[in-house]
Amino acid sequence: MATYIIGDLQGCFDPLQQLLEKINYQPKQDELWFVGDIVNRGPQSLECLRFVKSLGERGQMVLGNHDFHLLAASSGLEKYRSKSDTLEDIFNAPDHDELIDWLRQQPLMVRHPTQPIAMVHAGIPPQWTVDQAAIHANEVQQIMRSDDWREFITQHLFGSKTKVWHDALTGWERLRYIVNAFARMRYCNAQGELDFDLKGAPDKHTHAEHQAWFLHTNRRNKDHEIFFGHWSTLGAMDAYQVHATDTGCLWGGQLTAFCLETRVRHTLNCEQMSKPKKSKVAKKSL
Ligand SMILES: [Mn+2]
Repeated sequence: MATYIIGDLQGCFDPLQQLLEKINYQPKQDELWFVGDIVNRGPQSLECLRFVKSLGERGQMVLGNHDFHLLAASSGLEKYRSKSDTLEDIFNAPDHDELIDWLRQQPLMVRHPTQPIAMVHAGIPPQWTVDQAAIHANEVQQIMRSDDWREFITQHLFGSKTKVWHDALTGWERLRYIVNAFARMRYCNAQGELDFDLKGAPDKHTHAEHQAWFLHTNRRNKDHEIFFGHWSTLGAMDAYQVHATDTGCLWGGQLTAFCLETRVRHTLNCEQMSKPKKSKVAKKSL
């Protein structure tokens, strides 16, 4: 039995199938864990979504910013649609409602049952232990599993307003910070104040207050290995007790499957499915 942690798919279904063939994936024995952003920008988002759902107990995923974007766009509100989206197949699918209903119930963090290992989409802010992170992830999961989920997604989630964490933060603001941290963060300060303007690789910001989240020396979640995606310009990185798995399949880089048992990074070279954007994303896009 093997457990593979797979980097951001973003609708790249054929490369996923090729990678699974390459690693001799055994569907009845192996587990696949996805770091999120399983949809959007690539050509086969519907196939990716159906595949991950079909894994049942042999699959795990965490929600990424593009997955949240799909959940918002599925409401039909025009402001949540973006020109660079490739989500039409999902909107038109006969199993659309079932897929969305399943997706919204996925967690923000997955922990290994016996080892100090956690998986998130973007990161865990430095001020939280993994136990605290689990509590906060669960707060969002509760709302996403309730009847209020669409109100949260379409009226309260998007935007960069809530950048600072306080334990006393309440209501939608609290939930918005939690999603922003797990699904969107790259840089923050030591107290977890998020900075959404910085996007490049961290070596350019060595002395700044806002560091890559995993570089803060007092980070309280260093006792776990944390797997994450979201940051394709980092590339493959195994350092600082974290493992970066978004190796830019969508952009003509690689798709990564990190085997937890053997510690081997398996990769597939990918054809470019989407051109890097020069222009801005939609206003309401995460
Ligand atoms: Mn992402």
